[in-house]
Amino acid sequence: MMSPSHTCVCILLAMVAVKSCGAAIFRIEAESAEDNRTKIDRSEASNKTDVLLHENDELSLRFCLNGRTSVRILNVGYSNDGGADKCQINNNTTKVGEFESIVEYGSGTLWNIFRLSGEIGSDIILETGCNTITLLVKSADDYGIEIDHIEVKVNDERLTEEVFRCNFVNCVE
Ligand SMILES: [Ca+2]
Ligand SMILES: [Ca+2]
Repeated sequence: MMSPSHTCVCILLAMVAVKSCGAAIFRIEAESAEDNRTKIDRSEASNKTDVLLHENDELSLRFCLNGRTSVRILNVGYSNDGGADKCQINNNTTKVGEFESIVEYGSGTLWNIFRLSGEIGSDIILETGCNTITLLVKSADDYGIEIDHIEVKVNDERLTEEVFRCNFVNCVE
């Protein structure tokens, strides 16, 4: 039998665990960006579309938050066939982190095989309302890289898909 004080500690620990799990994961499709970039149909891409980027190209991805919240970039989904491409994620002018595409040569057959970057940087604190993160291709080979989506973890379990997609606000600057 557990003593009452032990039971109390257990309940407290359970509550802490639930609270720290209170995050929501969202996917932003690269092709939803308003930047005028080359969209490509790929059957294995999420939403069956991705965006072709070359060196110095930038993709701005917008989303909305209910309140000041920490956000983490969980993954960038991309494909590459050829030389390495180095991409940097920025929050305004601040660098969050970067990743490099794998180097593999398949004479064009690898563009429909999608890879995940893994986590990029650490938590960033973002403000209520409209937010924009950008993906900048810092260096690339001549063929570039195709970006499919970005997956983010928002530390707000009540955040709905509609709010995240800015359906209720006008974000025009
Ligand atoms: Ca490349
Ligand atoms: Ca996509």
